[in-house]
This record gives sequence, structure tokens and C-alpha cells, in this order.
Amino acid sequence: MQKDIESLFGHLWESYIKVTPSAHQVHALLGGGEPIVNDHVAFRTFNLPKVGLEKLAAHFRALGYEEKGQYVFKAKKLYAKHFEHRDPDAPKVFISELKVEELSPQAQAIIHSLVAQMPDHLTDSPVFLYTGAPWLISHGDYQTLLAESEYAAWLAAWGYRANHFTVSINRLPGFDTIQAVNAALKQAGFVLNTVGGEVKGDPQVMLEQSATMADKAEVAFSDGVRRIPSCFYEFALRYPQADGTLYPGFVEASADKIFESTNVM
Ligand code: OOG
Ligand code: NI
Repeated sequence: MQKDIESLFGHLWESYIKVTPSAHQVHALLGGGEPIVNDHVAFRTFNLPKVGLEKLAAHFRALGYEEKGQYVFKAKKLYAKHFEHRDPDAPKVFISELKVEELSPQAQAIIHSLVAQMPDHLTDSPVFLYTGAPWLISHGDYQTLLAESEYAAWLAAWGYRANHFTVSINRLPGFDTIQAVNAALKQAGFVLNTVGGEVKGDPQVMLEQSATMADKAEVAFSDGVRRIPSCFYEFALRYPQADGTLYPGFVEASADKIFESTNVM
């Protein structure tokens, strides 16, 4: 991998494992000490000019990533794009944004007040992609957002970081099916996301996915520290297309359920 890509993903991994300690156990369990190849990482943001999807995407485009797919999640009020790099070892990148204008006036006001706390040019440097929340929020405002949009609440609390890494089962020696991966995870005590079933997708849509339920970690709210859902690990198995190459995209119906891996249990 290009040095600059490797370095960015190294930083993303560091900030992710700080709040996702079980990621180490996932690697130990599935990798058996060998390096794990990641299929993709995902980011979340608000669709406001200062922090919209394209502000994040710019840093990946600068590294040679190209925009490939677009996705709409009507009920969750989200829009997303995915990006790929010609280097097959460079993880794909999935970036979604919340359509803030579709929320209640109260939720909109909270979100605008968070983004207003950010210095204007913070997103100019790729460092913002892994420095967490560039604002302070009260636990009360977090709960107000949570009642309306779990996505908004998660983003308000955790900010900019990889929301999940994703093990590429295609590149995982020792496991041929997603069912075998899920069985190993459950045997080790992991709790899987069961929304719509443990396996999202099937060979017909050329992508099967599963995910752990997010770890919990402490957030310093303006009025005290609370433990809330942080980040999760995803597992993806891609199937070959007619031309023999693996399907490179995402599947809206499956992604819609993967989002729920940060739900409060
Ligand atoms: C992204 C959920 C979608 C996938 O692989 O379909 C996704 C998120 O939870 O932010 O990552
Ligand atoms: Ni994902």
C-alpha cells in the first residue's frame, strides 16, 4: 500500500481501538496472529457545509480514491457514497451523511450548535478524520438526539473516527463462509447484530455481511462521563460477478441493518 494510505489507516485504527477494545480479540480469534485484510471502513457525518460528506471524501480523493457508488436510506434520512482505490489492499471507504434538515427543529438546533463550535478550517487536514468529536455536547442533548436518530446521537458523541473496520472474509485464511465466522465469534462470546438476521445479504446480491454489536466506552459529556455504544467490527464476504471479479459495491438493504450495530442494547 502507498505509504500515505497506510499511515492514514494506521491513525484510524489507533483511534478506533481506543474505544473498541474487542477489535483486538476479533483479530486474535480470526487472524490467529496473521495480519487481517480490511474490506472497508465507514464514516458518519452531518450534511452541513462545514462537515458534509465531501469534506471527508476530499482526503480520500487526494490519496487516489475514486467515487463508485451512491446509496439512499430514506427512513434513516441518510445519503452515502463509497470510494475505491486501484490498490486491492487499500480498504474501500463508505461515507454517509445525515440530512439534518429532515430532523425536528429541536434536533436541528442541537446539531447546528455542535458544528458551530468547530474552527472553520478544521476539515482541511486529514487529522480531523480520526480526532473524534470537535465539539462538546451535554448528555441531555445526546438523549434528545437519540430519541429521534440513533445515527445523530452516535455522531454527536463520537464525531470523526472509523465507525467500523470490516474483515474481508475473502482474504481470511481458515474461513470459507460467513456462517463459520459468525459461529467462531459467538463461541468466543461476541454479540452479533441480529437485525434482519445475523447474515445480511446473500449470494444473489453478491455480498454477505455481519457485524458485532458495538462495544461500550466512556464519553466525556459536558455534564459528566457516561458509557455508551462506541464502534463495532463488520465481516464481509464478496461473490464473483459474471466477469470473475468480486462485486465491489454495497447493498442498501443490508447497509440499512448494519447501521443498527451501534444501537443501545
Ligand atoms: C455504515 C453502515 C453501512 C455497510 O458495510 O453496509 C455499512 C455505518 O454504520 O455507519 O458499513
Ligand atoms: Ni460497513
